[in-house]
Parts: sequence; C-alpha cells; structure tokens
Amino acid sequence: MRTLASTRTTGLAVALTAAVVVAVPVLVTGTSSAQPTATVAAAVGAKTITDPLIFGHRGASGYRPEHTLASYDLAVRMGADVIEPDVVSTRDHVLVVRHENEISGTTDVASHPEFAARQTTKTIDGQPLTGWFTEDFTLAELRTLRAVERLPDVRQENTLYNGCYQVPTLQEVIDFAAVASRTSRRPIGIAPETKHPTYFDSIGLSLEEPLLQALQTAQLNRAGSRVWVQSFEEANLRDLRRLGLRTQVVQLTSAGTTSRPYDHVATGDPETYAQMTTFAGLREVTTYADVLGPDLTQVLPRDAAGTQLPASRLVADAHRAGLDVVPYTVRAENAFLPLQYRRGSDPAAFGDALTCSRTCSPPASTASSPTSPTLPSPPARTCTASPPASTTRQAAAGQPQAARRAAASRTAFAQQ
Ligand SMILES: [Ca+2]
Ligand SMILES: [Ca+2]
Repeated sequence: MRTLASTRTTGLAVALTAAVVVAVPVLVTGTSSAQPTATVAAAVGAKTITDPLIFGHRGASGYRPEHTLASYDLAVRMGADVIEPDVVSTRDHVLVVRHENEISGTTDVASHPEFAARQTTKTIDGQPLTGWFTEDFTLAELRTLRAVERLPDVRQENTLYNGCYQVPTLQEVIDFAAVASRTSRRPIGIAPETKHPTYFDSIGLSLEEPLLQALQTAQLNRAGSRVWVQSFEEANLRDLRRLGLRTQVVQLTSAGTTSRPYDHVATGDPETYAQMTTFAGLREVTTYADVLGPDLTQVLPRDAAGTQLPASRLVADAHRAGLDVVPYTVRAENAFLPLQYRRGSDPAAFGDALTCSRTCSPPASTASSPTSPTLPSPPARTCTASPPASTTRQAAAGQPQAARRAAASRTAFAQQ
C-alpha cells in the first residue's frame, strides 16, 4: 500500500505559512513516498512533489462556522488543497459531519423545545458529557438544526452566520469536493476523521463500514486518491485496512506524556501517544498508516509560559520512518499563538502567525495554488436569520479585514 521513502525532505514552514491563509488549517509536510508522490504530483499539476498540501481544518473555520459546506467552500476559495470533515453517526446510521457527537456547542439544538427531552449525560471516551448527541437523532431530525459558531468569543464575526447552515452529511462533503475539483480546476481532497470509533462501536453504529462504502461508491477507495482517513485511535485504522481501505491513512496523536488512544485505554494497552511518536513507535505506525498527524506543539513545543521553543525532531523522525506529517492546527488568533507571536492584548485579534509558521521549516519552493476565478457555486443556504442573506461569495467580500489578511498572507507566502 505504501512505500517507505528514504529521500523525504521537509516543507513544514511552507505549509504552515500557507496554512494561515486558510486560518484554521492543518498541513502536510514533506514529499510523499514514491507511489503517492508520483500520483500527487500528477494530480495537482502545477504543484511539485516538494510543495506542501494545505488542509483546511474543519473548512475555513476561522471565517465560517466549522464543518459546514460554507466553511469548506471558503477553504477551497482560499487555496486549501484538502478539506477536513469530522465524521460521527446519526441514530439511523448516516455519517454526518460534526466536530463531536455532542452538538450543543456547534448547533442550535438547545433552542429547539421539541428536542429538550433528549438532553442527557453520557460517558464518551471516559469523560462525562451533558448535552445532545447525534446518535440520538435521525438524519431528518438533525436536518432541522442549524450550525452555530463553536468559539463565539474568539470568532465573533462568525456568529453572523449562526443559523444559516445545516449539518452536512459525509456524502455531501464527498460530492462537494468533486464539484469543487471540477470548477476550481485543481483536485480537492478530503480528510475524513472518524470520531470516537470505539464509542460508536459500543452503541452499534460502527463508523468504518459506511465510511468505506461511501468511498467505494465514489470510486475514491484506491491508492493515490486524494483521501486521507484520520483517527486518534489505532485499532479502527487497522480495522479499515483489514476491511480493504486503500487510501492514505493518518494516525493522529495528542500532546502530553500520558495521553493514549482511547482504544488503548479500552483494551488496557499501555502504549501512549508519546511512545507512538518515538522513532520505534513511528516505524510501527507505518505498518498501517502513511501520515502522522501530531498536535502542533509536538512539532513546535512551548514552555509553561506559552513561549515557543525550537522545533522538536518529530518531523525529521517521522520522515525518516517513512511518514508524511500533517500537524494540527495553525490558528491566526492571539489566543492560540505562542507568546512571542501575539500582537496586542485582544485574544481574538490576529497575531503574527506567518512568522510563527516559518520558524520550523526550509524556504518555500513555489507559491500556493491561486484561487481560481471559476469556483463552485456557494452551497445552498437555508438561512432565514438576519443579517447575512448574502451568498458565501458576497459574505466573504463583506469581511474586508479577513480578506485583506488572507491576501497579505498569500502574498507573503508567494514571496518566500
Ligand atoms: Ca478533525
Ligand atoms: Ca468499528
């Protein structure tokens, strides 16, 4: 499935810098291995094998409520190569896209009196959570809800779009990427992340089979397709390989010395993420995955005060082991930046994310893909709330600050 490469090089800063264009992205670093490299290079046309790919993390979630078609659409317009849907299940076993199966923070469910009785407390991955859960709603019921901004204090402008967008299905995201690829004249990939797979197995709503079926139906389940299947757990990625998944696979990891995949917790496997990200651990990851998706602080550590320290050896080790790297998440707001890159005292204001991103990588080779003038039509909106009655394109134009920052970011990137 995958080929170990001995010639990998890094491109981390390039990707991080470009990623700022998308505001809340993750990214691929390093050249791909022999087989994927050829495929990617051929697929992306203008991009060379050393160019990074830009993952629009939850879409362009710095500018739109995350995991909505509008967010993915804007991400593509801003130059993302890959959009990243998080996948959970409905009660009728349809895969839908939410950051979590608990949806009180990302939808308006709490304002729907007809669903008040569904508020409940569950234990998800060992943590008690009170709220509303996708697995307690049919797709039809879930469709009556609307997305809201998850971080309204930091992204107050995004609250303009509260109530405007439905919760997408995975199928809609697959379809959107296909349309966006045609209309933007560059291939738009998808990076579906299975959320809480052990938990969903425990309630009879396994995520892997319908995900694989959706990829097969879309003719995307093949080596070289622009699909990256992600998970923080290990067992379900191995399950997917056994079931016949042929796309690229991303093992996500968390920072911290003791955290471990929840499937390890559930089965008593003591292996931690820290152990998985040693060189020996990374070699083991290559037996089922192609890419490592570490927390950004595993690549760019911070001290206790929040000051960024020199880059760790993780990217080099991963490349040496034979893995590409997709760190998460580069964010432009002060609240998420290391101390030395914050500007001013407003946690919601943009800091110097560009310089921050450049601190761990070699110079860029070429610019990011320009935004095509013939992009897909904005996704259908069902918004009846005021004020935004505009299309996505018009709404983007109505955010001059964001647009200026994005343009400045792209320019800086191109000048590297
Ligand atoms: Ca994700
Ligand atoms: Ca399963």
